[in-house]
Amino acid sequence: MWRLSLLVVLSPLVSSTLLGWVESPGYPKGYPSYASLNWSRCAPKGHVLSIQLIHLDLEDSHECENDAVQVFSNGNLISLLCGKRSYEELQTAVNPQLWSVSGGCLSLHFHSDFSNHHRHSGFRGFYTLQDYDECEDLDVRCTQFCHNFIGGYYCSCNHGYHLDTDNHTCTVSCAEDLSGQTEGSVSSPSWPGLYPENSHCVHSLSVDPKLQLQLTFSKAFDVEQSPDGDCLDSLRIETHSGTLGPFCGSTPPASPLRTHSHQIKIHFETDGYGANHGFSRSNKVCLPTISPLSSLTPHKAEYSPGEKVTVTCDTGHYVSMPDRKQKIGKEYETTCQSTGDWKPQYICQPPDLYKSQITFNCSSSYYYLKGKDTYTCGTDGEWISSDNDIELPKCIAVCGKTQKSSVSTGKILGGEDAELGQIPWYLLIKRPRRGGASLINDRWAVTAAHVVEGFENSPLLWLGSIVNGSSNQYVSLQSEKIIIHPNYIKGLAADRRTNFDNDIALIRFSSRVELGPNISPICLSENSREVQEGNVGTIAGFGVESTKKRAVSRILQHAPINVISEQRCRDTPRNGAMRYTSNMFCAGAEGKDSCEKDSGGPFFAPPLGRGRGRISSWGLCLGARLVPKPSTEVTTPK
Ligand SMILES: *[C@@H]1O[C@H](CO)[C@@H](O)[C@H](O)[C@H]1NC(C)=O
Ligand SMILES: *[C@@H]1O[C@H](CO)[C@@H](O)[C@H](O)[C@H]1NC(C)=O
Ligand SMILES: *[C@@H]1O[C@H](CO)[C@@H](O)[C@H](O)[C@H]1NC(C)=O
Ligand SMILES: *[C@@H]1O[C@H](CO)[C@@H](O)[C@H](O)[C@H]1NC(C)=O
Ligand SMILES: [Ca+2]
Ligand SMILES: [Ca+2]
Ligand SMILES: [Ca+2]
Repeated sequence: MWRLSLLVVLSPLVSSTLLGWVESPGYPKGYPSYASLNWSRCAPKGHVLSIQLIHLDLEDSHECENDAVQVFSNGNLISLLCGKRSYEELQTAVNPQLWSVSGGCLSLHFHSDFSNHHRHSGFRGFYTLQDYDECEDLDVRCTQFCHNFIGGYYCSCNHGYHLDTDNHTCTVSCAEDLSGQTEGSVSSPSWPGLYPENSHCVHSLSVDPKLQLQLTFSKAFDVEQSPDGDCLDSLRIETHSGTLGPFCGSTPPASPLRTHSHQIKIHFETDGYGANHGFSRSNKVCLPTISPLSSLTPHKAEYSPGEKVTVTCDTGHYVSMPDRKQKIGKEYETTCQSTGDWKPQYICQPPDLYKSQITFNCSSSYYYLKGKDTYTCGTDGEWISSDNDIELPKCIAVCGKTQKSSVSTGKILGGEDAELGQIPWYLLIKRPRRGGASLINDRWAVTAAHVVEGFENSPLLWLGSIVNGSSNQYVSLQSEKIIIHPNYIKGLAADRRTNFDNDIALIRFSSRVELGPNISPICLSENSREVQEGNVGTIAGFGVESTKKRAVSRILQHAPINVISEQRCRDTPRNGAMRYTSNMFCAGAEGKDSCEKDSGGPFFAPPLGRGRGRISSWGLCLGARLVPKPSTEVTTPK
């Protein structure tokens, strides 16, 4: 019957070898009193010995004091048996313990005392020798692969690793001597991927002994650290005077790290666990100039190798591969390389605008759009108007626009006070000579040449939006350049000048005037019909108030005056000395005139409201007055 059982026991232990049997004296008839048996065997190296009991029937006693089987492994008691056990009980509870250690010895000691109440058959078992499967042993640690064979085992490693000197640990050696190179790249193995376990890396760096090495680490830093802050893997820097570190965690050593040494060794050691990215010495930084017309997240002044940013193209632009015309969305991610370059690097391009339309409009009601307002994108990427014009429209200052349009109709002699906004183009100059000028667009004004003669290249202060000459509430305009008519004869004494031919000058301001209700340009005449005899215009200025004695007016005055014929003008006695030329026209009225210190101010028609203007050149109080004719072309240089 036991033979059958034996087969069941042996079948899974293919590599075991049955060496022999051990049984109690007198088995199976019964063991005598005072019986004793000492049995001992040792396993060769890499093997284990086991005893498989198939029968046990001894006298039972408390703690097996009377009769007993004791089994020892290398002298240590591993089993104490007495009483009767069934075969199944032996298989499941007893035999699994009766093993030697690898290469160790098993001994069995049986003894009986002086008596037995009943006959007991004793015990029987066999012992076998089999290979010890070290790969199943938790104490044997091959870090990667374990291979068992009869009598031993060996460890092996993945590609790229090799067995360390302990024959169990798979390790990566990364040693590099970068002496004399300050730019050499130093990083954990496989950077920026995961570094291998059990790495022992040593990078040697050295520079000229007069220098010290200074290390900058990438912001991306990931060296395994325990929750307590201990370095499980570590980066250490060995200098001639000591060791810096260990460094670990997710924050790189404060960079730049001054080593105070010209010769260092960077040690990187890792344990057998974890998945971390490691470190990299950064030689270069990447700048936030990746793709024009984009923004970066996060935005920084500089980035370390390994850092990633998201590039988002500006509104209306799309990521475009440089070689292909394919658009790949609004944003992309790129990584700072150790070379200081970004990879990948794309450009942001505007979308295909073909056939799209734009509409122009001027931002303020003081301008009007000159040209078409709608343009369409053509095949060449040019904007084309419905008239096939490619020149884009311009915003032109609206001229002759006044807020207050009350017209001087009274029969008063002399001038009337102007209200703010009534003559918004009027500009006053107080120094070096008092006079007037007229704004003709948002950058230029026109005045009489003799007002500004000698100060063409001086920055002069012109006051706009002013009707009260004593008030300090005005808009300042500073002239940048003054261009006097080239045919104006300069240098004549002002008080004795009789030749006012071409007495006109253009003023360019240093910046554009912000147009508004109280400051906006006058329109220039396009024909001479407005200066035909009998037409009424308006003159304005701070000159002498005609009604009073010769005193300068504090308030801007305006008065309607008539254009008079050239002949009547010449006949006016006081004008005798003046040279009247074809560039001029003559206007005046009894008691109303543009007077001294009014020079440069406008004559405009119709009297007030939307009006075209001429420039007052000079005039005589209570007399006729000459101003340039429209044939004197006023054009603004570009
Ligand atoms: C077995 O060993 C024990 C003690 O080690 C000894 O007392 C006994 O006499 C031995 N028996 C035999 C049969 O050698
Ligand atoms: C590792 O194996 C080699 C050759 O098999 C042996 O010479 C060496 O002693 C072993 N080292 C250890 C630490 O077991
Ligand atoms: C253009 O601008 C003017 C003044 O700013 C405004 O009154 C007008 O409605 C605008 N037109 C369009 C088409 O936007
Ligand atoms: C002109 O301005 C001055 C100074 O601000 C002020 O004293 C004077 O009353 C003003 N004149 C008029 C007519 O508003
Ligand atoms: Ca007994
Ligand atoms: Ca083995
Ligand atoms: Ca680790």
